[in-house]
Amino acid sequence: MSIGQIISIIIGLILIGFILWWFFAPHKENTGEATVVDDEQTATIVVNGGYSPSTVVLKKGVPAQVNFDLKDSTACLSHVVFEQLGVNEDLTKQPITSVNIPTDKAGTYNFACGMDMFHGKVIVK
Ligand SMILES: [Cu+2]
Repeated sequence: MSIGQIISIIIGLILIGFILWWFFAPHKENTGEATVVDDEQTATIVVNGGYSPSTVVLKKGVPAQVNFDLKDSTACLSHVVFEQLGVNEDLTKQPITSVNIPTDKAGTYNFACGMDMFHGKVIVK
């Protein structure tokens, strides 16, 4: 085997390892809380290569809005989908997109990018 072939194999293995890590490694979850002002709560999620925080905790019984602040220009994250709520918002239309979350009962609402690649959740408790 020539040195060139050995180098190609090593580079190939590094790439495969990186791809596996990117898709399957447990990325750390960060949790955010809502700010309550005048009996309304809002939480902001920054959308930039994923969701930060990816989990937001809301208080039950207080009207809630989750604001998505889009800082990413990839098509992947341009939409946010709350399947359980029938919400599919285009985040590119305005700098910050607000989604109303029902808080009348405790529960978890999952959201994802338009291609179901990045995930997050809103927990009402
Ligand atoms: Cu996507």
